[in-house]
Amino acid sequence: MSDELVDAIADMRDEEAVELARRLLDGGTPPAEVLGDCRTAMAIVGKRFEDEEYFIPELILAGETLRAISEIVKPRMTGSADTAKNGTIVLGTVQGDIHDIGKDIVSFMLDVNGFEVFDLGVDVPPETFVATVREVHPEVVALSGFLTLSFDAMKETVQALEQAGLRDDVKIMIGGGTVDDNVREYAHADAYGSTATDAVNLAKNWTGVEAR
Ligand code: B12
Repeated sequence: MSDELVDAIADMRDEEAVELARRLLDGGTPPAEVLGDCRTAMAIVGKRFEDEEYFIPELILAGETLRAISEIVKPRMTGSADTAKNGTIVLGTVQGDIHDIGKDIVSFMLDVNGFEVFDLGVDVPPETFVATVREVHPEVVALSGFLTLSFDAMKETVQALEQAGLRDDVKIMIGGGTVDDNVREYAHADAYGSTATDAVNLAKNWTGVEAR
């Protein structure tokens, strides 16, 4: 772990943070480790926000810093993509939630691992998930959410798929923020994951591609 990078992000030294991340990557630090540092820093930012030491502008700046770093990290992440697509995945941040940095990393990782990803963006209503599943027949639906409120939206999305008669046609994974097995149970999803790598491994298992 690089304390320097964690501190630079958490202390809002945005330009320095991006430069440090670039230097670490150029020096051979694995991309996943750099993302791990970002996650540690974001937990600190989140705590400072809870403690009212930081406010919305800091959340926004931290979000922008992270996005800038993930743009440098992405091209250095390699996957096992082959030309044939491994399967189709419909992904989105659930209704009421606009956090998309984690979702975008999941989208990218699924893509480089050979999945066709229909990324519906943020604040996606259940009906949009239902319509897209009807249209593209994915094997997997992936729901992202960072707010406690999103747990209800995840549940409603799963229910909407059930009501549309599509639930048995797809596997549903959820993730983001504090999502855990209790949330999975609450939302009636098939699995949850804490990282983009979990998302890739779940998708591989469900589509019969050997998980690494
Ligand atoms: C940046 C940020 C923002 C930015 C988001 C920018 C953006 N474009 O995404 C902005 C400023 C917009 C924002 C707004 C708000 N935020 Co905010 N935000 C954050 C912060 C600091 C970081 C989130 C983040 O991007 N993390 C980085 C990524 C990379 O995280 P990650 O978890 O490692 O991602 C991995 C996994 O989640 C997983 N994953 C993600 N999706 C999926 C899906 C599947 C299927 C799987 C398997 C895995 C998976 O893979 C990712 C990659 O490995 C968090 C604090 C925190 N600790 O997370 C608060 C936090 C999430 N926000 C919070 C709050 C309260 C808000 C606001 C309500 C604030 C307000 N009063 O307006 C609004 C809500 C707006 C809305 N309607 O959504 C709270 C949520 C509290 C709660 N329990 O509900 C947090 C926890 C801060 C806090 N501690 O209070 N926020």
